[in-house]
Amino acid sequence: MSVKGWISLKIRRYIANNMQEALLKVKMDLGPDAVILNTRKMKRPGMFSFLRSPLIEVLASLEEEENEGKEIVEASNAKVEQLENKVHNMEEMLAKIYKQMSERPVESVKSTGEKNSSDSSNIYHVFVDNMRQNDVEESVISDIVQALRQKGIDNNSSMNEAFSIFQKELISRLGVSQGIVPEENKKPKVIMFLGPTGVGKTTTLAKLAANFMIKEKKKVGMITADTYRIAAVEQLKTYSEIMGTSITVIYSPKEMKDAIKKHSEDDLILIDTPGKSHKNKKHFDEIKEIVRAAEPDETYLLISATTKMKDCREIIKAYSFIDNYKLIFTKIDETSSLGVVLNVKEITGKPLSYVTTGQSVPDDIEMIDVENLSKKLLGNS
Ligand SMILES: Nc1nc2c(ncn2[C@@H]2O[C@H](COP(=O)(O)OP(=O)(O)OP(=O)(O)O)[C@@H](O)[C@H]2O)c(=O)[nH]1
Ligand SMILES: [Mg+2]
Repeated sequence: MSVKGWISLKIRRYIANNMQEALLKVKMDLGPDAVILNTRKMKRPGMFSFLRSPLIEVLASLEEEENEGKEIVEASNAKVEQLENKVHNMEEMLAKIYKQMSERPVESVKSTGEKNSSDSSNIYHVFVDNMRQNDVEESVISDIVQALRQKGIDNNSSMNEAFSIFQKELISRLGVSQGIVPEENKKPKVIMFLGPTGVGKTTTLAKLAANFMIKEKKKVGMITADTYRIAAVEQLKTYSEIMGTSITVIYSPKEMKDAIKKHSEDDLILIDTPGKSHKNKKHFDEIKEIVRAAEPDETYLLISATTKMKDCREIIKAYSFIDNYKLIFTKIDETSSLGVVLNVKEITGKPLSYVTTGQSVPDDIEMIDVENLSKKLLGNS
């Protein structure tokens, strides 16, 4: 039982490349009320560390009510549990693959070398099963199998060869990931984030803004067209205050062009859009108007990895008015099947870009690693 009103002190340690990055990490994690207790320089690990500037260690604290503290302890316990589950799943996956491999010996080489589906079906079986476990759609699986029967695997293939042929096929289908690339001769680059309500647009935008600022030292401006909820403007304003970026709030698509001009000195302008249901035509028309007004250089469509394929199809259809967009998959931490990434890629043919892996700003985002993803799709994690 926790007693409301009791104060507890949360103390955390942060390590960063420089003071600016360290303070940003503190504020992102503990919020603007965090108090810095101590800072010190730390030698970097490694042989030639003396050639590089030292790391900065910051000790920061936050006072909070007892029950909030409890929530944080609970949240970190949940994270540990999640990690333990992941490790457990990986161990199971390895054991299962090993078992499958030893139980299904590939048939000995036939003198004809003929491609015979029943001879090689045992090899297909393992990988098909694992793709199914990952909720890859049946139509996609049969497409892949057909392609491989024609050009790849036959009864001469060993399990290892079969795996690498399957993986090559998946990698080629997933394509090369493309993220945001600031360009010196194209300043500012206008980037817009679209997607269903609550998918993670604002959070993802903040993660990217912080990463470009910290890691690439870019000037990042933000525009929000989400004025339907006071909380939405506050959410982005808070991030922008912490990061020290400039933000412009627009109340109608007509203000978009001027807002973009205001940020002409920035390297990147990231535009947040309101969450509007694609099922409500009137509301969705407003999104179209915002896109038309901004004429972004790049558009990113966010889809939660937890979305049912039927809904994914509707979302993709609704956003088909945009010619070129790239795909971001959010909340990948909330699902154990990654098939949605391949399924949506197959339907849209659009480039993959980022996955988001949790709620933490700015850490929980990464470029989609197609090699790693293809391995996971062929395993059964
Ligand atoms: N687990 C998990 N939660 C996430 C992730 N990304 C965002 N969230 C959470 O999802 C919720 C909604 O995030 P927002 O960024 O506000 O989503 P949005 O698309 O801007 O929402 P609207 O503006 O209302 O359409 C928040 O609680 C986020 O912390 C993620 O990768 N994993
Ligand atoms: Mg939002």
